[in-house]
Amino acid sequence: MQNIVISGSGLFTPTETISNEELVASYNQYVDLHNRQHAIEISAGLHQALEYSSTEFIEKASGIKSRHVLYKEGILDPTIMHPLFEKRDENTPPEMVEMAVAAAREAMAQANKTAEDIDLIICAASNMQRPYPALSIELQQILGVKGYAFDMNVACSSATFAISNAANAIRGGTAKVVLVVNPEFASPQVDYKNRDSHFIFGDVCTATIIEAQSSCTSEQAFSILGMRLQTSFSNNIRCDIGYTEHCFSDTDPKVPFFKQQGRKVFKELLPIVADVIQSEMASLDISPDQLKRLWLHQANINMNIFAAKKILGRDPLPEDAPLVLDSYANTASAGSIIAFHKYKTGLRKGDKAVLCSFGAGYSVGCLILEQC
Ligand code: CO8
Repeated sequence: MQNIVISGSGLFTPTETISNEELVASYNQYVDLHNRQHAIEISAGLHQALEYSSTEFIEKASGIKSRHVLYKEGILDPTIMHPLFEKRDENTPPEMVEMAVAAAREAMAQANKTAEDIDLIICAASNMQRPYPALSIELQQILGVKGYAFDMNVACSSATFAISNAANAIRGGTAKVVLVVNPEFASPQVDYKNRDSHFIFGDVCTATIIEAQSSCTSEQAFSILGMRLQTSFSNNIRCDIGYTEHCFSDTDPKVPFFKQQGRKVFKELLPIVADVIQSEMASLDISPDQLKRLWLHQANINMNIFAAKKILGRDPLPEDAPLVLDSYANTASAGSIIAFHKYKTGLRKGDKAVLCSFGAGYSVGCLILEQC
């Protein structure tokens, strides 16, 4: 079987940031406004008063301290509480494509590849700004890539599932060099009026180049030794908006927000994650002490420490399972790729590592990698 490698990675980080302190101050202003507006109903027991959010809770429960966003304006205004930005016309690439161009260029430079070398682009993310034409095809045109492109969505596991699709396309002979991009423009889907989830997400884009080892000229590449993908249906992480929504005369109109039962997700998903990683390690006869790094999905610090401890069989050191959550927050499918991109140095030839995503679906995508 052909040996497939990840030969480059790229990252686009929006310049604007929102700290927990800023976010909580704005949320608490919103709470004051809301509770004042509904004071009479609240005192009559007819309306639930909202409670303050807290920076201490957010950092302790999630590990998040700050997040990057494409458009900060509007998010912190207690009378708006969503990003404010102009709808772009047909001749202007949408934000997701723009982010993907920047991340793609860095990944291509790292992999020593030009647009002429690439023959497949996969845009894999939790949301697409439009259903069609595929965002990946617009990116293809901007980069000047021939061949074909498609979009795909497996929520937080979009990147690992796309890398596995890329490897299969190369092995199957339908592509030679694949560009995978993960533009996660999450902030428009965040309900900044919801105390349980207003702190969770940030915007970012990652990119990777996948190719056969025989064509790789990159200074650093990782061979994909094994891939294991698993899904198991759950309603605990959902978004309920779809293209049929306008057809329903629903008295409780659906809103396009992310919602989850965080504690249930934590409890139900972790055993699946551990089982997927350990099963793939066993099938490749890799022992925990051979693993030099875990690039894990970035949703929750406690979840990552728990997963790393289970996989390694000991308390993980910070460098065993690097975290980017503190400054990026949860960036859906891009999280594990940011960790990979920022913390892939310091490994030696033959060192083994795990790249693993987990999230809505449920979905788990695990790649066992070896530094070439
Ligand atoms: N401030 C203060 N207190 C709060 C706040 C807040 N902001 N929020 C909740 N609390 C309170 C609650 O009311 C509760 O109070 P009480 O005990 O009195 O009832 C208490 O704090 C504890 O609440 P929780 O049980 O909800 O808190 P947890 O400790 O479980 O932490 C987390 C919440 C951080 C959400 C945690 O459960 C978690 O991270 N779970 C894992 C979730 C996860 O991994 N999800 C994956 C989602 S990502 C994904 O799949 C991508 C989907 C597509 C992305 C779309 C882009 C937008």
